[in-house]
Amino acid sequence: MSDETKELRIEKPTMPAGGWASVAEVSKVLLDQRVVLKDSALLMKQNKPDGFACVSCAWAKPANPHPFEFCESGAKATAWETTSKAIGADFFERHTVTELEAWSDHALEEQGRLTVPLRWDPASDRYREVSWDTAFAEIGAALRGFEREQVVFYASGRASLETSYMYQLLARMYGNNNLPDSSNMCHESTSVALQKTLGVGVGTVVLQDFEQTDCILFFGQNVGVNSPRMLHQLKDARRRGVPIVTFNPLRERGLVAFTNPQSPLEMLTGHETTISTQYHQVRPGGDTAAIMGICKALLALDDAALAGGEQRVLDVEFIAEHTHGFAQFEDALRRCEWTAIERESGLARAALESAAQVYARSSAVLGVYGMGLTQHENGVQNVAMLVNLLLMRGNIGKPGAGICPVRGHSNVQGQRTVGITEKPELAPLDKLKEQYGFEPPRKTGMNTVEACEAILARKVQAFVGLGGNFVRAVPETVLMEAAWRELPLTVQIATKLNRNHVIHGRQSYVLPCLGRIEIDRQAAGPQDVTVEDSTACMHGSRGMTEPVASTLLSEPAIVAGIAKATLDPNPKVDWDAWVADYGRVRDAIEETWPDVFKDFNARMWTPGGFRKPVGAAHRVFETESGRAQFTVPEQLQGDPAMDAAPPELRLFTIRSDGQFNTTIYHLDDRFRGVFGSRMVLFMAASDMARHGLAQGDLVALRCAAEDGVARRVDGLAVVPYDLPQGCVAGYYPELNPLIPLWHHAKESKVPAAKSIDVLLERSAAPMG
Ligand SMILES: Nc1nc2c(c(=O)[nH]1)N[C@H]1C(S)=C(S)[C@@H](COP(=O)(O)OP(=O)(O)OC[C@H]3O[C@@H](n4cnc5c(=O)[nH]c(N)nc54)[C@H](O)[C@@H]3O)O[C@H]1N2
Ligand SMILES: Nc1nc2c(c(=O)[nH]1)N[C@H]1C(S)=C(S)[C@@H](COP(=O)(O)OP(=O)(O)OC[C@H]3O[C@@H](n4cnc5c(=O)[nH]c(N)nc54)[C@H](O)[C@@H]3O)O[C@H]1N2
Ligand SMILES: [Mo]
Repeated sequence: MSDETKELRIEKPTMPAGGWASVAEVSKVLLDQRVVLKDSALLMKQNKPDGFACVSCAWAKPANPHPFEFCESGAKATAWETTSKAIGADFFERHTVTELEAWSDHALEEQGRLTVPLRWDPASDRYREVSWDTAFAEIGAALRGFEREQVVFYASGRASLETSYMYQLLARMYGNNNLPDSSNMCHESTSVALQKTLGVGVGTVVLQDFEQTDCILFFGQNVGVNSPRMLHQLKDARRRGVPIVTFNPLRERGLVAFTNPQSPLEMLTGHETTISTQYHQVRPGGDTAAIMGICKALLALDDAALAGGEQRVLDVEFIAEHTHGFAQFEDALRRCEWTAIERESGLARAALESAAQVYARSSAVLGVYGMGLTQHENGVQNVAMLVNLLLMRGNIGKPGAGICPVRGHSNVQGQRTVGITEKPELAPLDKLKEQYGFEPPRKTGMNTVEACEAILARKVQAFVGLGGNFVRAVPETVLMEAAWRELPLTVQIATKLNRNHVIHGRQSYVLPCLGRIEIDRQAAGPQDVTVEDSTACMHGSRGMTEPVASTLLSEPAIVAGIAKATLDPNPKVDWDAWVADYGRVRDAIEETWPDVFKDFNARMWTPGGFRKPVGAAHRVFETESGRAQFTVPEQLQGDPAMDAAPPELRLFTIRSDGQFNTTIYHLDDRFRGVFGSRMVLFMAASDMARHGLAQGDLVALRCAAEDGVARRVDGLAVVPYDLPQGCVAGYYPELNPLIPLWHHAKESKVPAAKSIDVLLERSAAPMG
């Protein structure tokens, strides 16, 4: 595949994150970057209580929104979905699938929206239009012939609660719990760690906590690009003098400073708010060690307070009343050596002590984090360590305090809430049995890594994808693509053409669906849907634009179409009635989870959303001990299977401001000053000197793991960057061929995309 590059330009990043002052400003930025917004007035409806939920990130949507409750990333996502560019059957007549395989991710999606159902024709190697009825009938016939446990139902985190509920029911009535989702590559480390330590798989924080906090600890999340609306909360907190202590190996623009988008004056005068008051460039994978250091320093402060007869630094009452396992944790802290902490975290003791001092002075503290914690071998432990730190001073379950995982896809958390999970113990199987009169499968299904393993072992017969770009998002690209071509059946429900459509199974369908921003007309009239945000609040979302083509079906209609063609009729499931009126799907959801979704149809338009019960937010801990759990890390190393011993470098993969996951809007990364190419390698100046490299030199990376699999990416241009020595960074998904499938988080199996040991080699490929 050609990884698209224009002429690479490297410039000093000048734009402060958040530099958008108006709809016009955003439209201009989008235009500069060749993303065209058809209807800019649409942005005024984005994330508003009576509008539509943005299809970009899952950040909370306030009850009293800002006039512009959107950001540049969200505007790009809206423009990308509502584009008038579209491709029909004639496009596929002009291009064989083999030809399309050579196109870049950007080029494939840039063609515009898919408009007609497609079936791959082996004789001509082309996707050809097929009627919806034929597509459903053929898919149903094939699925009926397969081993029930050899079919995978993947979900990317964008589909609504209504669609997701129908989809999990389809999988379970078909006969398996093979419901991996994008969360398996993302915040599954969160779900596992928080369930174990706090008794709930989601964060404990709501927007109001940002108004009441007096300290924010910020780990491994690139807010300026991936959840920019949160900059509002961070900026307001900074104005109140709240310290923000950041841990990130790379100096991210949006974490350094912010310009208020609501204030044209600030924009003009370039007045910036400093976001991070301390910025610790932790070694990738070094967060467990760093947090151990802070906890150890905190313990020392508490020892001193005790000796001096001063107020304790630890919240001893909270620890005694609400937690379990502190004695063992304290013991581990006392035994842990500073030399080991400094080595593994890459941070000086003094730096960690200064973070501890800020923390100790604050009475309500938030712990915010993203993929920098979860995508490591010890991703679960990283999250559990942050819980330890918060518990030490009672920072769970009180106003202004708590843990805040920043979720990825706009409904990824919600999909889990309505039953998309491979873990049968997390799904209300008995309730489903009672409600629909069938015997739900009890065997644990496959998560993403296990689905990949089964595909590599040729033990999967069909893969159905509700959105996403699975083969591009997962690790081990070379082996996965080869195995993918041997899948007997692949079905992709999608809005835009992507790599997973051109790398396809022996029988392959691409089914185009409406996007969330489009008006969804069904028998009972235009339909609304619901999503859950990062703070566990449910929101209604109303389609606003005319569909790009009249041939599209909605996601619920497609799921129902497959279900009806595949499953034996069941008088208790009226798929057609659900498609006619999504309110009836919400009634069904409410019947399955009466506590979470009480009065669902009435409450879905509550400004700010209605929240699902989160016990830990009120200090009710549904853990084994009935208390919040301190945990002792098994080791300080973030990634024991990879040691990054020189000459190896530790690579972590990141997103640019020109992408949403595998969707590449443009090749520029404004905030990091890189233009025209994504085939770059960010490197510390000292490492460049050590390797005799100058800016723009081409290198290749090879994965250092010696397991008989060749993993290599060529043609990366070196870009000097403010990074700790010994580590390098580059873009996802271009660097996914370097990640071994077995390199994933223990317990959660999230691929360890933030810690890959690599060797630098001369590049074979000249830059195109
Ligand atoms: N515009 C836009 N928005 C998005 C997305 C997108 O692609 N584009 N993707 C969505 C999705 S699905 C998700 S999951 C989120 C992802 O949002 P983030 O969680 O921000 O994910 P990343 O960009 O992968 O990188 C996270 C940050 O972790 C840092 N980091 C890397 N390794 C370490 C480490 O070991 N420790 C620490 N402390 N930091 C580290 C990196 O430098 C980077 O700043 O964003 C969502 N929102
Ligand atoms: N190396 C590395 N790998 C990673 C990561 C990383 O940080 N580093 N991050 C991981 C993470 S956090 C995630 S979440 C995964 C993402 O993995 P996925 O969720 O599988 O991938 P996306 O790129 O979000 O999917 C994009 C496609 O979704 C389709 N789509 C868009 N909107 C809709 C819609 O409304 N309905 C339907 N049906 N389809 C739609 C479009 O066809 C588009 O091409 O990647 C993971 N992979
Ligand atoms: Mo994600």
